[in-house]
Amino acid sequence: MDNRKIQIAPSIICADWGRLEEHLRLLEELGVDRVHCDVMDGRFVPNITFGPEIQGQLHSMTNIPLETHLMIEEPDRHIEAFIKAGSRLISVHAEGQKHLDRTLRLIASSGAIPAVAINPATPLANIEHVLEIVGLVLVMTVNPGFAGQELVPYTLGKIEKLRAMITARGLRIDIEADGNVSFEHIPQMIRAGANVLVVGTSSLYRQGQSLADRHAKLLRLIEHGAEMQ
Ligand code: S6P
Ligand code: MG
Repeated sequence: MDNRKIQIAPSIICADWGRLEEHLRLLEELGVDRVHCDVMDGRFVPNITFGPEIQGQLHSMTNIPLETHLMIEEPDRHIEAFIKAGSRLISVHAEGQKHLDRTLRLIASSGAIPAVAINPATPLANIEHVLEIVGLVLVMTVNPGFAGQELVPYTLGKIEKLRAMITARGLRIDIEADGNVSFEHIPQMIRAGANVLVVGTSSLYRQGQSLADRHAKLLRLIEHGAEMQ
């Protein structure tokens, strides 16, 4: 893999929303790279989270760059609103609409970085033609819709194949692992070629110790992870 910085993207749906502002300040102090916003519509996935108004409120509370993972049907209808609400990067699912190329170009022309997300069972062939126009591929390492799920193990091999495909084509694209990015799985995910880690209930928001201690553990794993295990 190329020597891209490993980035930490806390999944904000896993935070305590009763103390969100304080929490975002702490994430800022810790220096996390991005905040991962999971948008679910109850149709593309069974769960429902929030829309652009709430994301805009998050944006007004922090300077950390926001990225939006859209797990919704007809994402084109909402892209502009999420960009106005502070999204620097938008991921849309390869399975989510009929015209993936058009949707990705719409994200770019509206001023955000276009990214494509793929579910565990979706073959990499479904995104090979759009690699030239994305800045990031989000590989779902669980089935989308909920935090706190088990890893789908074959997705690690998918990350590895995708990294090889990107390198062979001379592209510079981030690979984001999303789902059960646990302390146990992080070294394997990094070795496979992921360089953006969505951290939720299995690591940063896991019970026990303080958030700062769990974050320090993440940094240690990132620094030495590839050599560990
Ligand atoms: C799932 C969503 C994810 C989760 C994240 C939670 O549909 O896209 O971003 O929020 O996976 O992390 P964890 O560690 O609870 O799996
Ligand atoms: Mg997500």
